[in-house]
Amino acid sequence: MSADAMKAAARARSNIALVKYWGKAPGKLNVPAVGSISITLDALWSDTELIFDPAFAADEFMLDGKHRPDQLARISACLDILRDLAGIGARAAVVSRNNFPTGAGLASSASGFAALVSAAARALGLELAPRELSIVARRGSGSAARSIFGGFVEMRAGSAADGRDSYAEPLLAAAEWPLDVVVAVTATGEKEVASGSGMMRCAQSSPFYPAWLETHPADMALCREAIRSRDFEALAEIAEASCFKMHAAAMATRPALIYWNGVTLECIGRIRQLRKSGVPVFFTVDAGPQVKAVCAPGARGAVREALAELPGVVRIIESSLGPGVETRECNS
Ligand code: 2P0
Repeated sequence: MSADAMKAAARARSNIALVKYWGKAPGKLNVPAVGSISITLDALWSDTELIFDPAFAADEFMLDGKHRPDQLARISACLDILRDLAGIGARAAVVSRNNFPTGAGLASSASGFAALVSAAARALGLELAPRELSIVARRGSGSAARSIFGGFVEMRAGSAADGRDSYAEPLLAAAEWPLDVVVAVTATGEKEVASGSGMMRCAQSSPFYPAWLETHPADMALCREAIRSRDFEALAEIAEASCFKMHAAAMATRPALIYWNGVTLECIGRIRQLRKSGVPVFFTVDAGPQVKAVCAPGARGAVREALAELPGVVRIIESSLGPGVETRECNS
């Protein structure tokens, strides 16, 4: 390693959307077609260490101990934005680790790109405001813009041609409305259709995509209000409705995008039954078969037990709400 190498590390948490991001605006800036509202999870994180070194010939990326050249284009594109800002051309070696399954609908690209840009900005000595980091993280992955922040977070789609108003911002800190999340993992492989290409196909061929776009702003308003007033029942209603609507649009894509398996539906049924019987819990599902049950902290044990006993649930992951990205010096 050269004497003038620049190093830093970051930990960013995964997040799950309560009102979903699904669809992209035209252009190459990865601007979402719709806003979204998410919660950041404490227990699911990406740890990323990064070194810029003038002696490196090219960027390199290792994830969970394996070289991942397939991810390099998106990673280098994010690093290039920061290198330009810093006026530095050095290539980087990036080593990242997820403490949860990658590419399986648990938002590993969200935590991954949020950690990447935060570690890179720190290594380069750039003092970027969180909103600026959010804009750069968005270029890597739309949902990563949200993982810069903790607690309840809103992503604004924005309308500027340069994407400068397409960023996330915090709505409520984790401690202001503590909720827990119980994830029922129903399959551990990487998904067949990445969400980015899934949403593009959906926009091109799903007859329900225009309805998704048209009804989305009202969902955002309802969700914002439910969070502002800490109204669990209203949050449950709007989160489940947004999830069903996104998956309905996806399923009507040609060829169909079916991210669920049979166990996914079993979990959904069980969670709806629990809520009917008075347990404060609701579900959401992203572009993968895992089911995320969001509940009041006092209900966590009952929710875990109900989901763990369902045949086909291979693992339960539990989390409370977590903070935004954290960076540190890196000595390795
Ligand atoms: C979300 N998803 O709001 C939605 C719900 C998946 C389903 O954000 O193409 O990996 O990298 O911008 O961020 C996943 O999309 O997509 C996602 P890209 P990303 O959480």
